[in-house]
Amino acid sequence: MSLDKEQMVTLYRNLIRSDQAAKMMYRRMMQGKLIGFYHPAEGAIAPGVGACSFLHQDDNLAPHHRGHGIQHMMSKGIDIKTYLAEHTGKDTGCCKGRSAFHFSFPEHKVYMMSGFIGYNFAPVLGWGWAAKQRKQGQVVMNCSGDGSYGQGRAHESMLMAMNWKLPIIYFCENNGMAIHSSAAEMHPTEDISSLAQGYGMPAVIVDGQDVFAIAEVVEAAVERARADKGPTFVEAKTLRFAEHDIGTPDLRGWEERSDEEREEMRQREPVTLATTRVLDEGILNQDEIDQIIADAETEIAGIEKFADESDIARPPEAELLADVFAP
Ligand SMILES: Cc1ncc(C[n+]2csc(CCOP(=O)(O)OP(=O)(O)O)c2C)c(N)n1
Repeated sequence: MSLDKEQMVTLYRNLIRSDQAAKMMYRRMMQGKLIGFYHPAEGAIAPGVGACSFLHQDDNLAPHHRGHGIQHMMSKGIDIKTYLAEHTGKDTGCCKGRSAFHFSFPEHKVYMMSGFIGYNFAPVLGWGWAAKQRKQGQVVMNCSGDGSYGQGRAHESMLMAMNWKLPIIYFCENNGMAIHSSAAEMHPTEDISSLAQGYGMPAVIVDGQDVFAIAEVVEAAVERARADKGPTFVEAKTLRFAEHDIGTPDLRGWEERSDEEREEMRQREPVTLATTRVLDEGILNQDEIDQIIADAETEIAGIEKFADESDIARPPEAELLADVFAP
């Protein structure tokens, strides 16, 4: 499916917004202003933007933990003020400042980001089943890394989704690594999407640094799912520029690479690639790009102001168990 000019501008805008949001999160983590962990998304924001920019509000989304899903959620149209407040331990956070990055946005059909890799594979089946029964063309965007496909539940999920022809997109953001282990050591085949063949599921591989290419293949998969034709596996081959999470020794990230590898990665940086394309094809001119960047800066400043001006969450003792469902 080819994209029209308006769609390309939307993708470019979401890429810039997400890039700035990812940089803001990194900066705040280094300043000691975030609670919990942070898994930087530098260089790897295109998959989330391409997968989520054209989702409908009533489509379910399981965001990937890379970048804590900020690129997925911003692209789906979620106002991330309360997301940052949550990461900052403030009482205006989407989960009252109690979750760090294990957040939910039920009104946007994002239900919890778990610390358990592969948690998503079971709930997406339920969401997919419900969507199929409703017959309103809803889809489920299931985003996760290559590492999560080592989980047994990934296979049970794909099997059931194919048997029941559920409207799920298995969107794998393959950066070739899971903390310090390379995908080559963890998987017998080079392409994670080859797993889909065992379940008769259509699969497509796309350049995960090219936001436009990703959106094109995702649109085809989403259209198939909305037409009740069943799930598709999309594998976006992406990169991990930095360490797994801030503070973890950088054994397989940026520091370990040769100068040549680093230069090659810089050239595959998604904003650089997208900017070259929109300028070359006359989709946007430099003034319009500068305006998109300025708008994103204003948006991010507003998000930070909201989090900074909110009160620290200090629930009274009597309320501590109020949101615990299995005490
Ligand atoms: C069940 C489980 N096992 C192990 C971990 C520790 N862990 C956290 S992130 C991660 C790697 C995930 O790799 P991948 O899914 O490829 O995503 P990436 O971080 O590379 O973007 C692991 C093993 C965990 N959180 N949950």
